[in-house]
Amino acid sequence: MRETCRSEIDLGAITIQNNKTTFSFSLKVKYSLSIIQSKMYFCFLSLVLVLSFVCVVAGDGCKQNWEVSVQDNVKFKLYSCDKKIGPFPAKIPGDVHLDLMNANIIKINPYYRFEEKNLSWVVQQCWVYQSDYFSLPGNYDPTCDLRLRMKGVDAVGIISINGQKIFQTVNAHREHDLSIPSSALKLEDNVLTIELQSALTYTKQQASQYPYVVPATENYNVWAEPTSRNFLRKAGSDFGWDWGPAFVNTGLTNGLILHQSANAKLDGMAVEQFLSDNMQHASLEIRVSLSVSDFSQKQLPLQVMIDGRVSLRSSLDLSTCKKMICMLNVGVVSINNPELWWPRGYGEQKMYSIQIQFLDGSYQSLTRNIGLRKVQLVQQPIPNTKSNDISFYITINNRSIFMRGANFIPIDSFHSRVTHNDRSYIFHAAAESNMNMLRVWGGGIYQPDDFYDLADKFGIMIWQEIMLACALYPRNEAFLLEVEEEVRQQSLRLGTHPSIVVWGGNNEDEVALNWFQSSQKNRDLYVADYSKLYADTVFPALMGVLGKSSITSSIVWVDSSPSNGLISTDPYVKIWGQASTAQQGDVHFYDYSCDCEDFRSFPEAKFVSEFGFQTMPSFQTYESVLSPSDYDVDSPLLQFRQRHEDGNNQMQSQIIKHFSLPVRCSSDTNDQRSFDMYLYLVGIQQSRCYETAMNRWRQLRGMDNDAKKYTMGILYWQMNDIWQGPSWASIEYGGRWKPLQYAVKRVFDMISLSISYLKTTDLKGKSSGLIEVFVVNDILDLFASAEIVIELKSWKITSNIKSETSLFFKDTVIIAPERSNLVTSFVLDEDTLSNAGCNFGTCYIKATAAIIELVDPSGKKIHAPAWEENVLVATTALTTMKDTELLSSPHAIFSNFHQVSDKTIQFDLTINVTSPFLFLEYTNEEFASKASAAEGVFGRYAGWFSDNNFVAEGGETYRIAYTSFASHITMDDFQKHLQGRSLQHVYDCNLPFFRPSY
Ligand code: BMA
Repeated sequence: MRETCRSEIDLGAITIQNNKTTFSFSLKVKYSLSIIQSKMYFCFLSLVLVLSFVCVVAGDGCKQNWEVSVQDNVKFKLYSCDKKIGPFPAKIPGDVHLDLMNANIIKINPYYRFEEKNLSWVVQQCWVYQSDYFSLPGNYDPTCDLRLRMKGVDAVGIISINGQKIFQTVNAHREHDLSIPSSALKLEDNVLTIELQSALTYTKQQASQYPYVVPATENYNVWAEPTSRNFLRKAGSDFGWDWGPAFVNTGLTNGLILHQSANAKLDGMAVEQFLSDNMQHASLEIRVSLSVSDFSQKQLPLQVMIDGRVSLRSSLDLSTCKKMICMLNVGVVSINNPELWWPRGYGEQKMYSIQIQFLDGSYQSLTRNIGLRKVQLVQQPIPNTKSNDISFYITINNRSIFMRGANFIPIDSFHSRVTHNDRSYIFHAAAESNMNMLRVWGGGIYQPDDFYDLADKFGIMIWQEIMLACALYPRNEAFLLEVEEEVRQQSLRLGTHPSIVVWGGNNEDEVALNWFQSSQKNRDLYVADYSKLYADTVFPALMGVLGKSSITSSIVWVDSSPSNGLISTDPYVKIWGQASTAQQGDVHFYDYSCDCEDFRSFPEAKFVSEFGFQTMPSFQTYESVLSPSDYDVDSPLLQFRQRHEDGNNQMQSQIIKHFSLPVRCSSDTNDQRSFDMYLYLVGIQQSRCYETAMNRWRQLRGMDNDAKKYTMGILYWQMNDIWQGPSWASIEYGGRWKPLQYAVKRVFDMISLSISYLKTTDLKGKSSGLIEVFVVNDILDLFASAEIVIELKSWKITSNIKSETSLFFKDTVIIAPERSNLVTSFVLDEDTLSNAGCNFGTCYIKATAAIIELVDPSGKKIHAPAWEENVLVATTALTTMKDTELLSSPHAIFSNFHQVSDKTIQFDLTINVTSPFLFLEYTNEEFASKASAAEGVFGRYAGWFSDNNFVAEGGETYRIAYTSFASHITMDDFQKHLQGRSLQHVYDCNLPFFRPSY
């Protein structure tokens, strides 16, 4: 049953260039192709012709350059290897779980209740992606090397064509460009299959065959443990983590490209940049990476265009290529008076476009957008420190920048359903929270290109890790070669992004040497392994692309986080010893038994690249994956969801230090109200822990303009959540901001006001409190003048507080730039308090800083609309909240609703009595993720309030706006779904939520 598929396609204008002439013409192609109707053959040729790049001026033999996306032109189906499940349609890019959801074989949201465990059968299977029959394109030339580029195979895949095995993949973090032997091919009726084996079976097999134990952390309550995840190059967190589930998913996570090249193919560009000391001159050393198939052609003439203008003519000498993948020097381009790329808040994010064009017309051009900036790490002795401390701070364009940000983990367990919109949400939220850095943590995935484009655009710096985390790793040749190729590819892909200022070798693998019995007993063995992997493999592979001098001029390299740095890179010598110390290097700080509201609990670190405390999602977010029978912190589901051993107790132990636990509102097990209040309280507690720590570290920013920079960075653990469960995240799965995210926004402001408070009780039982008020100014060169008022306020506005004795400070203060400024300090004792009509439980301290103007060092006023008339507020209770006396039964009046734009609504809120930790929520359920196989993780109405989680003072009116990130919000819907609560709600079951009268 053959039928002919005929068509005529207008290919439009095609431009062909060679080194002498450029000409254009319009081409119509007629073709005919036989197809077998019964098998629904695809008219493959037509699409190949549309998409291919047809133009060759090469030598003898192979004369064709073209490439075509396979998945766009050929359908794939998916079935289990034993053929018991499927076949059903497969989506590429995608993964097996998502296809099973689409085929309605997985019927329930995998994040719902215990589904994660119920779905373990998916991982025990092996799966086959099989293409429909396809013909080779008409311009297929058997004298050329036909190749299949697989941009993402996760992870253990056997690739076969027409039943002939051509390759086995074992690395989800790289692409594979496979040569297809002509013996495996037919002109038509070809079938491509990719058999994906269970990652768990593979890792266990590898671990058992390895000559000695190579341990990795095993996460609590994770059904898949022990996973031996360190034996496979795949996202560590796919195997479960202490904040996320184990789906150990598999799939074709990126496109498949069939291509043929007459000669060389440009794979990437590396640009090593050097800026002169005075920043007036930039020189760019440009190199390209080529896949070469014909070494006989010697010279390849080219030109380099910068922002569309020819800046260099040169030629590549292919005869110097010894391997198929070859890195060649293009030449040096100079830019005088360059416009610089600056981090957010410090200047513009100027990007230059660099394009390489081949002048003989044989090759496609390649463009990269780069930004010019100098990056240096300063590790030098800090004078007059007790322990001979060493600084750790980063300068960008010769200016030391305080890094304010968070750690970023994969947005979803099913990486393929994450969209550009989701990644964009992360950057908008980071910018809105005054961050300037995100750390792409080494236990997840390298992000797609658009993530780094967003970072460049937003001026958010990236600390990019190689995907190695919390484990020791094998050192057999095959494994090391995989890592080497992965680092080469990823640094070639990402190296030109100006936002990536730090490259890190791994997360916590150096400290992990102390974690396991085997490595404690035989440290030498594992240190040798560590050196082999990082000193001899990762570092040289990275430098091979970025250029050896880059670590002194355009990136910072840390081989592990935390670590103490290097003595030298040539030879490569680390500063071994305690890797996470306050005296030098970066620090990861976790102490769940400390009092997290006491600033003395936090080390005087030079750079905090991780720290944190767990919390839980809000009721609205959690509800979507629970059944009412789970509404109890001790319920089996809540216990199951906790992946950090003892995590629930640790959260509760912080709460009971500072708060009374919520009252029970019903004797039922599913006491929704008190469960909801518990989730709120644990969120508030988390935000208070972080606020204490982060304010402390910002206050520790050097007071001098000399080498003493002290703490110069805070990246808290962790920004986002992978599912709805207990974690350290500040943004929930689905996009809701937890109370913490609003605290982050305040603490990370370029000018930030904070109160440090320390209450002590003497031997006679007399208490006193030391108050210190700081304003930290991160703005370069600009002094802020601010009117600062510090006063005692009563929690009970009706009580008799004496104004003449309650005002401690009122003055206009000049806030110096790039430092922490101590405004004033004083002691509050019982007598002072009682003079004012207060005691520790009835009053609190409130500080306000009304910014008047910003001035430069010569005293000239600088127009800065974002700061003018900005009033910063900070408060501190004088005892724990459980010993604080509040007025009961607050009620709120919402007024003046105003639709500012289609995505922003503004309103006023007045509360009758002082209410701590006012928390507003927009409860539209479309806010939560749809959690289906459909694309997108952040809900339609995900967004943020302009201010939230603060002490709302009785009688004050607050103007607040809600901004939805993606969708239009209507006034009607917003008013219907707006609700608020405060601490009083936790202890009063009958107190209604604050709601607009609607
Ligand atoms: C650090 C991180 C993560 C972990 C977090 C919280 O160890 O690197 O591995 O999730 O702490 O425990």
